[in-house]
Amino acid sequence: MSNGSEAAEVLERIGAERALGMYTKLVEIRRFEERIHFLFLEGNVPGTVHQYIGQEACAVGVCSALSEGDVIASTHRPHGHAIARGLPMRSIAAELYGRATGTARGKGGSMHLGDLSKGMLPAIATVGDNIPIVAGVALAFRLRHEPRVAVSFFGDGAANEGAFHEGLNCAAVYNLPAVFVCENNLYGASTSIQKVVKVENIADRAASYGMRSDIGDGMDVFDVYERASNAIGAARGNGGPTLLELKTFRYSGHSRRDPNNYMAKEEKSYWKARDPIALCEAALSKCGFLKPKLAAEIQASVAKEVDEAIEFALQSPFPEEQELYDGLYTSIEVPR
Ligand SMILES: Cc1ncc(C[n+]2csc(CCOP(=O)(O)OP(=O)(O)O)c2C)c(N)n1
Ligand SMILES: [Mg+2]
Repeated sequence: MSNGSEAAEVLERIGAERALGMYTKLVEIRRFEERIHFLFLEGNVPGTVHQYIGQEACAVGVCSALSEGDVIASTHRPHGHAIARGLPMRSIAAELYGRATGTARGKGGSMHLGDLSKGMLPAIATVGDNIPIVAGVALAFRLRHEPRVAVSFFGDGAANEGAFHEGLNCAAVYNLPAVFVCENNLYGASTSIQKVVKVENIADRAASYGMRSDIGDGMDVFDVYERASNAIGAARGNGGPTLLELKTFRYSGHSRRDPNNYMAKEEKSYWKARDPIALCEAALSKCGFLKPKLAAEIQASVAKEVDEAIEFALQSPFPEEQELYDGLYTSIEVPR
């Protein structure tokens, strides 16, 4: 948000309840990810995890602007999107632990979180590959005359994949109700964006598809919310898709196995000084929506929710051996 009076106006429009809900979601993602960090180091979470700390405002700002029937698709870094979209934290934790109570009955793990009943496709970890799928979902909404919007979340690295070009071009040509959210955290694994992208903004690429674009502050949840609301509103109103680039930063390594020694100290401290939770707290306090007592209550209730989610996961059974192949093949007879 560029200046104080504009920020106050935006918060007035959003209202206390929704704004505090967004703050709570930011805290939920942060506390969940912090716990997962330690649990992973204890060796109990199978595979690896790609953590979302630092990028919380992107998922929360966009998902807060969605309606119930809308659908999102995520990537190898889906914990924040899943929490922001309203998947129960306990089912997310159980999935990370490979338990039968998880979102994919424990057979997907961290990189395949999703629940269609909550409007989230199972996350797709192949970089860029949810982009054309989201175009397809949006096409289905269009063909069925349903006023629903499909949202793709992806990283800066995905914008160099062929799937990005195909998906955006298709969505633009058919004027589909989709929003393509590029979370530009400046790195694809250990590769700096400066080494692999010549244009200043990934959003600039929208021009080559004849698509609307916008650039938001991915550390400011209210800025993201405003811009996402515009893009989602346009998509729902038959105004076509938008490429929304959010400038953001991940605090941790690419995955939990990455020591993250390729980012300069100054770069990390620059972004941490614009921490999304601190920015949100400051804005909410300034306009009187958040007092220290309420902040402490929210923090305590989130800490309890995280504890309960982890406990639920640990108490849950592993899937039965005979379920191993369930869900791999359709039981529908396909005519040949
Ligand atoms: C097609 C493909 N190539 C490589 C990988 C391995 N890989 C997983 S995540 C990643 C980096 C992705 O960077 P970005 O799109 O910027 O997302 P971020 O990790 O920053 O959220 C790579 C190379 C993959 N999963 N899929
Ligand atoms: Mg990236």
